[in-house]
Amino acid sequence: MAKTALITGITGQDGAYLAQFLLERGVRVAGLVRRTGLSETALARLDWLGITQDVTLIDGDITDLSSCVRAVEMSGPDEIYNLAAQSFVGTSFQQPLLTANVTGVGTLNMLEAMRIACPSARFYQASSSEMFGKVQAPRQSETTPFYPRSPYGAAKLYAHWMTVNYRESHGLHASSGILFNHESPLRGIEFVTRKITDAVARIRLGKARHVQLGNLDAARDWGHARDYVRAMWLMLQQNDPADYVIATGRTTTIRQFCDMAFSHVGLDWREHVQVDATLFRPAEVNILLGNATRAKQALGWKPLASLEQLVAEMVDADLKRHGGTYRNLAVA
Ligand code: NAP
Ligand code: G4F
Repeated sequence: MAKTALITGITGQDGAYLAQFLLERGVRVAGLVRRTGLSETALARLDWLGITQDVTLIDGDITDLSSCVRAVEMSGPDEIYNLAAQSFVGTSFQQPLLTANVTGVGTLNMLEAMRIACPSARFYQASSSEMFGKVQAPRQSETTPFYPRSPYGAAKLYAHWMTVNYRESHGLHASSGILFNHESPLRGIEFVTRKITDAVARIRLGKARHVQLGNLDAARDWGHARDYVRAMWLMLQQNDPADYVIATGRTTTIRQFCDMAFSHVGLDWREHVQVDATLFRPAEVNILLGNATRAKQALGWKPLASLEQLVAEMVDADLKRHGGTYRNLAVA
């Protein structure tokens, strides 16, 4: 019997890649999709991957318990992947209550929906390295204390502990993946990596001259989203639920990322990047560096894409989006 998975946040970066990954393994995929006034672009990522017709879309909003129960009842899932969130840290400072409702309480709605309508399903919670915030250890693992630095981080921490609580108090098979930053050509344009690769493409093609960025000294442990959705699935194939850090174990500053992305098309980033102080955050997460030893040992997971491959794929995809190509003879 083919399994069925329900994905909240199926229209996002991870939701789209996860849906594709599951379909390739013969899993039936249903996704919760909220109504928007931009219905023609809402499915852009699923369209990009060519899988829109292969998934069942159920309308609903994660802040609405009725929507969550209905989605679980309609899909009858073996696996629930809770990826829906207001996921942009910057916005969470301006919309803290919305972020708490969607990213925090929304997770509780999905846990309740599963407990009420399908308690034998397995649950994945999209937790975040943003929960480590002001880091309490040089390399962060499952045992590192949390110290969130944004309303988003605090909302994710609430969702994380509710997932642990439902596992311990209701006996649900609920696992939490503490994922470090992961990127791809499907990354939202507001996130720094995609903002940079999109700018690199436009500058290379003569459509722009500069890009404004905030804190160039911040450092992130960046992996490829395709590798990270594989880890989500692996967690739900285990007999026992648990929490896992997913990371590459390499950290890179925004400045270094700029250098890599601009160099890929033969440009010097220093001629095109301008620092805009208004883009600095009220409280910054200065550095993240993950220790994914547990995932490596228990799940047999490791990242396959290097940061260099990720940067090249993102820049090339943005060049294509903007109607051009560029061959870097230095690396050809
Ligand atoms: P994303 O691209 O921003 O996708 C978020 C998804 O949530 C979208 O499908 C969005 O729908 C949906 N959503 C937002 N509000 C909703 C609501 N009220 N009801 C139903 N759906 C709603 O995020 P992502 O990068 O794929 O990340 C997936 C999850 O992993 C998120 O929970 C994120 O916080 C977490 N995470 C991400 C990273 C990372 O580096 N990418 C790292 C750690 C954790 P619309 O398309 O309608 O906006
Ligand atoms: O790309 P970012 O916006 O990602 P951030 O804040 O690390 O959050 C992402 O990763 C989390 C996992 O740790 C996820 F949970 C979360 O959902 C999201 O996917 O910013 C990265 C860094 C920050 O330090 C920021 O201050 O880049 C710095 N930055 C510098 N200039 C900028 C910019 N960030 C953005 N978005 N835009 C800038 O112009």
